[in-house]
Amino acid sequence: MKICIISDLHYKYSKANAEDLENSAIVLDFLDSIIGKYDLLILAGDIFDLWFDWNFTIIKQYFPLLVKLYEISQASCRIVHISGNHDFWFGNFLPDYINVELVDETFLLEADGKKILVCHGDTHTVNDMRYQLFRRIIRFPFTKKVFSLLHPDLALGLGSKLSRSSRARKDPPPIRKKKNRGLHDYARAQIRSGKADYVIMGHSHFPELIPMEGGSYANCGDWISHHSFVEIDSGDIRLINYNIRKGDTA
Ligand SMILES: [Mn+2]
Repeated sequence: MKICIISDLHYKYSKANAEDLENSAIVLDFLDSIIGKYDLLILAGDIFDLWFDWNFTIIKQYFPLLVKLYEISQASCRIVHISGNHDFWFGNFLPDYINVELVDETFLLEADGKKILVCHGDTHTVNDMRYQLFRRIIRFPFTKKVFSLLHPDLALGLGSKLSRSSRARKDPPPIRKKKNRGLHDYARAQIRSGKADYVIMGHSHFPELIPMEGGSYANCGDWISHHSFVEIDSGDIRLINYNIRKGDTA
Protein backbone atom coordinates (compact mmCIF):
# COMPACT_ATOMS: atom_id res chain seq x y z
CA MET A 1 0.00 0.00 0.00
CA LYS A 2 1.26 3.45 -0.90
CA ILE A 3 0.24 6.31 1.38
CA CYS A 4 0.89 10.05 1.15
CA ILE A 5 0.41 12.30 4.19
CA ILE A 6 0.43 16.09 3.96
CA SER A 7 -0.60 18.84 6.36
CA ASP A 8 -0.53 22.59 6.93
CA LEU A 9 -1.04 23.78 3.37
CA HIS A 10 -2.96 26.76 4.77
CA TYR A 11 -4.22 26.96 1.23
CA LYS A 12 -5.95 29.96 -0.28
CA TYR A 13 -5.99 31.19 -3.84
CA SER A 14 -5.98 34.94 -4.15
CA LYS A 15 -4.66 37.03 -7.03
CA ALA A 16 -4.24 39.90 -4.58
CA ASN A 17 -1.51 38.16 -2.59
CA ALA A 18 1.74 37.13 -4.35
CA GLU A 19 2.79 34.77 -1.54
CA ASP A 20 -0.54 32.91 -1.56
CA LEU A 21 -0.37 32.70 -5.35
CA GLU A 22 3.13 31.23 -5.31
CA ASN A 23 2.26 28.69 -2.60
CA SER A 24 -0.89 27.75 -4.48
CA ALA A 25 1.14 27.06 -7.66
CA ILE A 26 3.52 24.74 -5.76
CA VAL A 27 0.67 22.89 -4.00
CA LEU A 28 -1.27 22.39 -7.26
CA ASP A 29 1.87 21.25 -9.09
CA PHE A 30 2.54 18.68 -6.37
CA LEU A 31 -1.04 17.41 -6.21
CA ASP A 32 -1.07 17.11 -9.99
CA SER A 33 2.09 14.98 -9.80
CA ILE A 34 0.49 12.47 -7.38
CA ILE A 35 -2.69 11.76 -9.37
CA GLY A 36 -2.88 7.98 -9.71
CA LYS A 37 0.25 7.44 -7.60
CA TYR A 38 -1.18 6.62 -4.15
CA ASP A 39 -3.79 4.30 -2.67
CA LEU A 40 -4.46 6.66 0.22
CA LEU A 41 -3.97 10.40 0.67
CA ILE A 42 -4.21 11.62 4.27
CA LEU A 43 -4.79 15.34 4.73
CA ALA A 44 -3.55 15.84 8.28
CA GLY A 45 -5.20 19.17 9.08
CA ASP A 46 -4.82 22.88 8.32
CA ILE A 47 -5.22 22.12 4.63
CA PHE A 48 -7.68 25.00 4.24
CA ASP A 49 -6.85 28.26 5.92
CA LEU A 50 -10.43 28.51 7.18
CA TRP A 51 -13.21 26.11 6.24
CA PHE A 52 -16.90 26.64 6.65
CA ASP A 53 -19.82 24.75 5.09
CA TRP A 54 -22.88 26.90 4.52
CA ASN A 55 -25.88 25.04 3.12
CA PHE A 56 -25.78 26.60 -0.35
CA THR A 57 -22.29 27.98 -0.91
CA ILE A 58 -18.66 26.97 -1.07
CA ILE A 59 -15.68 29.26 -0.53
CA LYS A 60 -14.24 30.14 -3.93
CA GLN A 61 -10.62 30.64 -2.86
CA TYR A 62 -10.37 26.83 -2.46
CA PHE A 63 -11.72 26.00 -5.91
CA PRO A 64 -8.35 25.09 -7.56
CA LEU A 65 -7.44 22.82 -4.64
CA LEU A 66 -10.87 21.15 -4.60
CA VAL A 67 -10.54 20.39 -8.32
CA LYS A 68 -7.18 18.66 -7.72
CA LEU A 69 -8.55 16.66 -4.78
CA TYR A 70 -11.44 15.60 -6.98
CA GLU A 71 -9.03 14.46 -9.72
CA ILE A 72 -6.98 12.48 -7.18
CA SER A 73 -10.09 10.81 -5.80
CA GLN A 74 -11.33 10.02 -9.33
CA ALA A 75 -8.04 8.17 -9.96
CA SER A 76 -9.19 5.68 -7.26
CA CYS A 77 -7.26 7.13 -4.34
CA ARG A 78 -8.99 7.10 -0.94
CA ILE A 79 -8.79 10.55 0.69
CA VAL A 80 -9.13 11.14 4.44
CA HIS A 81 -9.15 14.60 6.03
CA ILE A 82 -8.33 15.02 9.72
CA SER A 83 -9.46 18.26 11.35
CA GLY A 84 -6.81 20.86 12.06
CA ASN A 85 -7.13 24.03 14.09
CA HIS A 86 -8.05 25.99 10.93
CA ASP A 87 -10.38 23.50 9.30
CA PHE A 88 -12.90 21.61 11.43
CA TRP A 89 -16.30 23.19 10.68
CA PHE A 90 -17.20 20.70 7.98
CA GLY A 91 -20.58 19.80 6.56
CA ASN A 92 -21.48 17.58 3.62
CA PHE A 93 -19.46 19.24 0.86
CA LEU A 94 -16.20 17.27 1.06
CA PRO A 95 -17.80 13.83 1.59
CA ASP A 96 -20.66 14.24 -0.89
CA TYR A 97 -18.97 16.14 -3.73
CA ILE A 98 -15.24 15.28 -3.51
CA ASN A 99 -15.47 11.87 -1.85
CA VAL A 100 -13.29 12.87 1.11
CA GLU A 101 -13.80 11.03 4.43
CA LEU A 102 -13.79 13.31 7.47
CA VAL A 103 -12.07 12.38 10.73
CA ASP A 104 -12.31 14.77 13.65
CA GLU A 105 -9.45 13.69 15.89
CA THR A 106 -7.27 10.64 15.22
CA PHE A 107 -7.00 8.32 12.23
CA LEU A 108 -5.76 4.77 12.85
CA LEU A 109 -4.90 2.32 10.13
CA GLU A 110 -3.01 -0.91 9.68
CA ALA A 111 -1.12 -1.37 6.42
CA ASP A 112 1.64 -3.78 5.43
CA GLY A 113 2.00 -4.93 9.04
CA LYS A 114 2.44 -1.39 10.43
CA LYS A 115 0.07 0.35 12.78
CA ILE A 116 -0.18 3.96 11.66
CA LEU A 117 -1.64 6.77 13.78
CA VAL A 118 -2.22 10.18 12.22
CA CYS A 119 -3.57 13.32 13.89
CA HIS A 120 -3.05 17.06 13.44
CA GLY A 121 -1.21 17.54 16.74
CA ASP A 122 -2.85 20.72 18.09
CA THR A 123 -4.20 18.85 21.14
CA HIS A 124 -0.77 17.44 22.02
CA THR A 125 1.35 20.57 22.31
CA VAL A 126 2.31 21.63 25.82
CA ASN A 127 1.88 24.98 27.60
CA ASP A 128 -0.88 26.08 25.29
CA MET A 129 -3.77 26.58 27.77
CA ARG A 130 -5.13 29.65 26.01
CA TYR A 131 -5.40 27.80 22.74
CA GLN A 132 -7.00 24.72 24.33
CA LEU A 133 -9.72 26.94 25.82
CA PHE A 134 -10.23 28.75 22.49
CA ARG A 135 -10.44 25.33 20.78
CA ARG A 136 -13.25 24.22 23.08
CA ILE A 137 -15.27 27.41 22.61
CA ILE A 138 -14.86 27.48 18.83
CA ARG A 139 -16.06 23.87 18.60
CA PHE A 140 -19.31 24.40 20.53
CA PRO A 141 -22.26 23.68 18.19
CA PHE A 142 -23.64 27.08 19.26
CA THR A 143 -20.53 28.90 17.97
CA LYS A 144 -20.86 27.13 14.62
CA LYS A 145 -24.55 28.05 14.47
CA VAL A 146 -23.82 31.74 15.08
CA PHE A 147 -21.09 31.71 12.40
CA SER A 148 -23.49 30.06 9.94
CA LEU A 149 -25.92 32.97 10.33
CA LEU A 150 -23.35 35.55 9.25
CA HIS A 151 -23.16 36.59 5.62
CA PRO A 152 -20.13 34.75 4.07
CA ASP A 153 -18.39 38.04 3.11
CA LEU A 154 -18.58 39.19 6.71
CA ALA A 155 -17.80 35.80 8.25
CA LEU A 156 -14.81 35.14 6.01
CA GLY A 157 -13.48 38.68 6.34
CA LEU A 158 -13.51 38.23 10.09
CA GLY A 159 -12.18 34.68 9.88
CA SER A 160 -9.29 35.53 7.58
CA LYS A 161 -8.16 38.27 9.98
CA LEU A 162 -8.12 35.77 12.84
CA SER A 163 -6.46 33.06 10.82
CA ARG A 164 -3.85 35.35 9.29
CA SER A 165 -2.81 36.70 12.66
CA SER A 166 -2.35 33.19 14.06
CA ARG A 167 -0.46 32.12 10.95
CA ALA A 168 1.83 35.16 11.01
CA ARG A 169 2.67 34.60 14.66
CA LYS A 170 6.02 32.85 14.60
CA ASP A 171 7.04 31.23 17.86
CA PRO A 172 10.56 32.02 19.08
CA PRO A 173 12.80 28.88 18.96
CA PRO A 174 12.59 27.98 22.71
CA ILE A 175 8.75 28.01 22.62
CA ARG A 176 8.68 26.09 19.36
CA LYS A 177 11.03 23.51 20.87
CA LYS A 178 8.81 23.15 23.91
CA LYS A 179 5.68 22.72 21.77
CA ASN A 180 7.43 20.17 19.55
CA ARG A 181 8.46 18.28 22.67
CA GLY A 182 4.75 17.81 23.45
CA LEU A 183 4.32 16.16 20.04
CA HIS A 184 7.41 14.00 20.59
CA ASP A 185 6.17 12.88 24.03
CA TYR A 186 2.75 11.99 22.66
CA ALA A 187 4.30 10.00 19.79
CA ARG A 188 6.68 8.16 22.13
CA ALA A 189 3.81 7.21 24.47
CA GLN A 190 1.70 5.83 21.60
CA ILE A 191 4.62 3.78 20.26
CA ARG A 192 5.63 2.53 23.72
CA SER A 193 2.08 1.38 24.53
CA GLY A 194 2.01 -0.60 21.28
CA LYS A 195 -0.84 1.50 19.87
CA ALA A 196 1.21 2.51 16.84
CA ASP A 197 4.43 1.81 14.95
CA TYR A 198 4.31 5.13 13.14
CA VAL A 199 2.90 8.34 14.60
CA ILE A 200 2.48 11.15 12.10
CA MET A 201 1.41 14.70 12.90
CA GLY A 202 1.53 18.22 11.48
CA HIS A 203 0.80 21.54 13.19
CA SER A 204 4.42 22.39 14.11
CA HIS A 205 5.26 23.38 10.51
CA PHE A 206 8.61 21.71 11.18
CA PRO A 207 9.31 18.58 9.11
CA GLU A 208 11.11 15.80 10.96
CA LEU A 209 11.42 12.04 11.01
CA ILE A 210 12.65 10.66 14.33
CA PRO A 211 13.26 6.96 14.99
CA MET A 212 11.96 5.95 18.43
CA GLU A 213 12.22 2.66 20.25
CA GLY A 214 9.69 0.41 18.54
CA GLY A 215 8.73 2.83 15.76
CA SER A 216 9.07 6.31 14.31
CA TYR A 217 7.58 9.77 14.70
CA ALA A 218 7.19 11.96 11.64
CA ASN A 219 5.99 15.50 11.20
CA CYS A 220 4.74 16.46 7.74
CA GLY A 221 6.09 20.03 7.97
CA ASP A 222 4.18 22.62 5.93
CA TRP A 223 3.60 24.08 2.47
CA ILE A 224 4.42 27.67 3.39
CA SER A 225 8.18 27.31 3.67
CA HIS A 226 9.13 23.60 3.59
CA HIS A 227 6.92 21.92 0.96
CA SER A 228 7.38 18.55 2.62
CA PHE A 229 5.31 15.38 3.00
CA VAL A 230 5.46 11.89 4.48
CA GLU A 231 5.26 8.78 2.35
CA ILE A 232 4.66 5.22 3.58
CA ASP A 233 5.37 2.72 0.84
CA SER A 234 4.97 -1.02 1.60
CA GLY A 235 5.51 -0.29 5.30
CA ASP A 236 8.59 1.94 4.87
CA ILE A 237 8.33 5.54 6.02
CA ARG A 238 10.10 8.51 4.38
CA LEU A 239 10.05 12.29 4.72
CA ILE A 240 10.28 13.97 1.34
CA ASN A 241 10.82 17.54 0.13
CA TYR A 242 8.99 18.50 -3.02
CA ASN A 243 11.08 20.41 -5.50
CA ILE A 244 8.96 22.22 -8.07
CA ARG A 245 11.90 23.19 -10.30
CA LYS A 246 12.75 19.60 -11.05
CA GLY A 247 9.05 18.78 -11.16
CA ASP A 248 10.03 15.79 -9.08
CA THR A 249 10.69 14.78 -5.51
CA ALA A 250 14.10 14.93 -3.87
MN1 LIG B 1 -2.22 23.64 13.02
